[in-house]
This record gives sequence, C-alpha cells and structure tokens, in this order.
Amino acid sequence: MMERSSRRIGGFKDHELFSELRIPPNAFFAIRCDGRSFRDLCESLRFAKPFDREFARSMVEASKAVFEGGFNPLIAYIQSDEASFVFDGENAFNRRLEKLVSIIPSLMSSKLALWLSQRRGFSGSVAFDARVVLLSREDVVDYLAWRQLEAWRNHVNSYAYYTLLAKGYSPKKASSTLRGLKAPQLHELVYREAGINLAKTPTWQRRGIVLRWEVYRKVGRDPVRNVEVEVERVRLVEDWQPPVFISQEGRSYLEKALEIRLAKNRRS
Ligand SMILES: Nc1nc2c(ncn2[C@@H]2O[C@H](COP(=O)(O)OP(=O)(O)OP(=O)(O)O)[C@@H](O)[C@H]2O)c(=O)[nH]1
Ligand SMILES: [Mg+2]
Repeated sequence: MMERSSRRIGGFKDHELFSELRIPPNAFFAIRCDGRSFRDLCESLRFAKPFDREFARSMVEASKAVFEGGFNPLIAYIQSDEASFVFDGENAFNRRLEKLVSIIPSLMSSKLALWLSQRRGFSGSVAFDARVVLLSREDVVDYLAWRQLEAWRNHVNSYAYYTLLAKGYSPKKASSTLRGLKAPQLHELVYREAGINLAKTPTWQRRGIVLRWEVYRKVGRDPVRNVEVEVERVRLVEDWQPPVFISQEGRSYLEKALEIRLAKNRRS
C-alpha cells in the first residue's frame, strides 16, 4: 500500500499535457490580454464613460510591467481594456505557451491592482485573460490595424450608446435603437444630441495607445581612449497619438518601430 502510494506521488509529470506546447521558433506572435469583467470594475471605480484618461493610464502602466518583467515585446498596442504584445520568436521560457499566457497577464494584473489601490483606494483583485495569436512577419501590421479598427468601432458605438443613456434611454432601448445604424448615422446622432464631433475626440480614444522602442543618442565616455563618444541606445516610449495604422504613414510608423527592436535583437 505504502509502495503503491509513493509510486503515485510524483507520477503526474506526464499529466502535464500542455507544458510542452511551444510557439514555433521563427514565428512572430502576439499575446493579447483582455481585462476580465472590466465593465463592472470601471463602473465600481467610477471611471468616466465611455473613456477615462486615468483608466487608460492604468492600462499603460500595467502593460509596461510586461516590459519590466523580463519580456521583450517588439511593440505593445493598448485599447479599451486590452493590450497586445507582439514578439518575434521570443526566447523567454523557450516560447512555452503555458508560461507566456500565464505570466504575461499576471504581470498586468498585479501591476494594475497595485496602481488602482494606490490611486483609487481599490482593495479588490483584477484579472486579465491571455491568448496567443500566431503571425508571420507580414501579418504584424495587419494584426495591429485590426485591433485599431476595433478601437475605432468601439469608440463610435460607445459614444452613441452613452449619448442615448444621457438622454434617458434604458440600456436595452439604447442598444436596440443603435442596432443597424451605420457609422455616419452614429456620428450624426452623437453630434446632434451631445454636440460631440467624433473626428475631434482625443486621439488615444480613436486610435489607441502604442508602447514602442525609440533610438536615442547619448554621450558616454570611452574608458579605453578616455574620450567622449556618442552612443545609440533604445528606450521605450508611450505614444498617445499614433497614426491610423492602415494608412501609408501608419504602416511606415509601425515598420520603423518594429525594425528598431528587431535590429537590437539581432545584435544581442
Ligand atoms: N468607464 C469606462 N469603462 C471602460 C473604459 N475602457 C474600457 N471600459 C470598459 O471595459 C469594457 C471592455 O469590454 P469587454 O472586454 O467586452 O467587457 P468586460 O466587462 O471586460 O467583459 P470580459 O472581457 O468578457 O470579461 C467596456 O465595455 C467598458 O465597459 C473607460 O475608459 N471608461
Ligand atoms: Mg474585458
């Protein structure tokens, strides 16, 4: 009996069926995290509807925690309660899927909870889910453009929805009224009823927020020759006014940002 149970204990390694699942070595991929029940969270913390700059700030801080937590995304894109981190064959944890989709959202969750606790007196817990999106190098810009299109749709729909609620519509009536309306009609409705021009709202509400790498020059000292030298470094910057990704300008912007990190990865 004793022998039987001790054989059983420690015999579960082969039950860890998914631990060997890995992202293919040369694939690009995105890990997209999405806040769980953030409608309720934002409601309980009284964040402004449909957009609150402080909430967006907290999402940016939570996303930065991934960069600070030992990961090396090429770029991150944030909109609403979601953040996408794009990687090129990231070597962290040997590209093990379970590790990536558990640690990355954990970094976001713990940082967000801490941030909200310090800024809003929040004492609960928060969670992000995470998924992997396999991409080729050529897919990366289109993937980001897809998420940005989602931001734009959400922006128009949310403004229209809250415009109707402010007019006294019930949530159900507001939803049914908006169903089937085309974008120009939604713009018109928001302009007529709330005096808001949806082409003029803050850029981050329409286009989301980017965390990208930037090259900068720094003067350092060459210890061997004992002379001042200019060196190139990269640093992470926040962009609250990104271009429209499907435009030519937007594509070049993303390609340039990706290339900075890819070049650095190739060197190191
Ligand atoms: N008040 C406020 N709410 C926001 C803001 N940004 C995002 N949200 C909320 O976050 C929600 C995100 O959408 P979902 O991810 O579909 O909703 P969820 O409640 O998180 O649901 P699950 O992701 O399915 O768990 C939006 O519907 C809003 O309710 C903001 O700036 N202000
Ligand atoms: Mg969510």
